[in-house]
Amino acid sequence: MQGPIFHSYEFGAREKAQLDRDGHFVLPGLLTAPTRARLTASLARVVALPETENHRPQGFAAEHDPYLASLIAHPQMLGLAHRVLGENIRFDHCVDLTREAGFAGQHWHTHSYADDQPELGFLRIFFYVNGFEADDGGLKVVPGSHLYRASLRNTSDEELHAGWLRGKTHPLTGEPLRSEALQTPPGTVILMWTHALHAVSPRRAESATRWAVVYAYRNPGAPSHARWITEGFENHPPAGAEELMSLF
Ligand SMILES: O=C(O)CCC(=O)C(=O)O
Ligand SMILES: [Fe+2]
Repeated sequence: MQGPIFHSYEFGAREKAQLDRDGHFVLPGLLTAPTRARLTASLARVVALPETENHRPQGFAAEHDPYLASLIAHPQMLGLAHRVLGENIRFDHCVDLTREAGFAGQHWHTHSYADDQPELGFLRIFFYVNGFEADDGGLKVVPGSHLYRASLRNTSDEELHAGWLRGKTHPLTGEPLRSEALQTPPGTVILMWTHALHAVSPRRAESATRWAVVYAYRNPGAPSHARWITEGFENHPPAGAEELMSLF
């Protein structure tokens, strides 16, 4: 029996509609204090593991830490993933997103999956263990951008505003698409459709480390390029995750 990782929260039809309209949904302070403490310890361990040329432990974070692995099929995690994706889901990946002071930031991008099959969803579940201020290692979003299921990579602010974003409107509301810098308290969980445009602002030199991790789930039915799990992990999944590991 695993203890709770989330405080109680509301995620019904209204919240799902908001996720579908905006492309992301913020659950402020959802992680319990003991969960935040355990995540911080696990992430600190994983980030200290040496990288080699062909292997980045941080990219397979759950494979290198039993606690992180145990959350893949945690009943509350699966409950949340099922509410968004429905019954038929697979685990895709778990990546360490720890950002240290001085982190340079990450340009605008999307993650593609089944780009021409909108009925196949791919959900990112971000855990921002100690939260973030806007413009300090913070997540930036363009609400509505996911509806284009576009593929963008490594695009600067200037390029985005002069290029892809220019003149684009929200397909449902007709409003001009705009970028937005989020701000979240510790323990915040953010749900995001993988086709949503997002970026990360630089972490200030005087700020503490931002502890964060992402768990990704999807409806099976298409190849997944971000499925960063090794064969060994796929063949020996954590308890409860047996049915979640296969590609299809
Ligand atoms: O570090 C972040 O907050 C976001 C990382 C990211 O772009 C991702 O995991 O898709
Ligand atoms: Fe991303």
